[in-house]
Amino acid sequence: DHHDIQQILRELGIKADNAAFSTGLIWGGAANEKNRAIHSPADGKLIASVRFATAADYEQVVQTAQGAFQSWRLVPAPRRGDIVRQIGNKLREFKEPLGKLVSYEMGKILQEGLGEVQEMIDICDFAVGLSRQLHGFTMHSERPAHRMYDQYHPLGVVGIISAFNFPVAVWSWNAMLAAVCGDVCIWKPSEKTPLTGVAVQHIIRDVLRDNELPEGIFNLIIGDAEIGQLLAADGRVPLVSATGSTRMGRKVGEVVGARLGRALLELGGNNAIILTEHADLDIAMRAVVFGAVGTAGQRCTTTRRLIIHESLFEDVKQRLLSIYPKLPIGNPLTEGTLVGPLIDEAAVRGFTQALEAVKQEGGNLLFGGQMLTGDQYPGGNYVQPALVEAENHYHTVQEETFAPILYLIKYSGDVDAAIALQNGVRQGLSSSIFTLNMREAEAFLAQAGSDCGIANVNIGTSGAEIGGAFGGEKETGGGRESGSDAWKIYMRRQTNTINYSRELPLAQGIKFDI
Ligand code: UN1
Repeated sequence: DHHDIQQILRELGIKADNAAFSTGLIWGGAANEKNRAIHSPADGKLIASVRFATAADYEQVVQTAQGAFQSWRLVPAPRRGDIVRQIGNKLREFKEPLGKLVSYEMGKILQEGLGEVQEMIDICDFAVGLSRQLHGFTMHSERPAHRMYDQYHPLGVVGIISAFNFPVAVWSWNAMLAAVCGDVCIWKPSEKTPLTGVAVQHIIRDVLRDNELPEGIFNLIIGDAEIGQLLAADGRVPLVSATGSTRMGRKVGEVVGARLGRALLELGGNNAIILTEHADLDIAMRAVVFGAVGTAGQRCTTTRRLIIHESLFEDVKQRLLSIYPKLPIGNPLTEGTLVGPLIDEAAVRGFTQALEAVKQEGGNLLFGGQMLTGDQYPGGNYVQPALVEAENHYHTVQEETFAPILYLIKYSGDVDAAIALQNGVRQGLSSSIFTLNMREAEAFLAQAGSDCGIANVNIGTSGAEIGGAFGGEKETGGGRESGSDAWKIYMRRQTNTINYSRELPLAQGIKFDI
């Protein structure tokens, strides 16, 4: 039975029973009033309970992390990469049960749960290669017999606050880069999805033990917003990486900024796909539907707006109206399901309220929007993805509602009009254009084109590969994680000038004779 979550937890090496899920001190505290029961959004059943850490537990975790940093930073980077390689191999071994746990605890379909574990494996591979490529530049000094270069050193303790929608992958982007960079991390997973975090911590602990390394290199602390605030305010944590809502990120960013720490923020998106007159609609529809209803609309990269040239509007609308009613909605672990449940009741409320609000503003609900009830939809978190004809300036369209609502927005005129609509929101994460016209594609990618951190051509807004830098502008927070040179924020940079002459010439030709 694929619902036998206890079996999955056992496969992952976690001892648990339904009544109490006792974790070690490092990821949970002593029993206290904040213990939390974790229910699956798929069927509403209790999976386990976790203990929430207190401020005293937090203090102990920080000290453990600081202790581990003293030795970890001295381990040669390629050797650190070797530990990450071993973690990647373990994740390959546990891909199936871990993918199932992601799916069952978070509600995304099994294919996406497995994809999430694959994303972790991919970033491990990337980080292993990176461990031999933490390059700085060398420069030519203006002074004779001088040499200059810059180098990157480990930064210290990195705080990672992750969201429920990617309960493990986004953490791994941060943690694996941090690890090869010589940092140690303290991970606070979403209080909605702590169990995948516990599972991953078990896997990592085994690797560290096998290598006689301290577990404090990778710390897990389960708790609520209070723990996030402690991390944000803590001067011993030079970098705090936070993924989640703009509201949360603003709070974290302000607190980290006030102490002049580094904040790496990956916040809300309001991503659009532009369909121009020159779009290949056959490939575009797959991207649109995956982007809009994949992960039940709960990715930060979810396609929320479809900006359609007026000449295609009816055609696109009809295509969507024939696809949406056939979308298989149901248990995320059942093969063939494409749309699972929302994370919780509050998310369902947010979905329903946004639809009410957009109708008030003049939006036209074309399809969906209802909560699904009945035996195949236990737990109360299933909804019918919605299609709404709307205008870009509507208040509701300007907001990120973390649910499967796709706004169909008509444009007339040339591609610049579409780009203006696409950029006409406060968020700036992901964007895409479908066109076979080179001028339109290049205009979209040029400096006056998309203002987002991610801009794609003939590819949807979601489902980025780990090799690129991931993040966005404006209220998305400006941070870049994952591939490209995103690793640099996890290190402290040092410029070195070395004089091997017998003189002491000053820069800028300054004369200073003593
Ligand atoms: C997120 O939703 O926070 O590009 C991350 C994507 C995934 C990551 C999403 N690779 O959709």
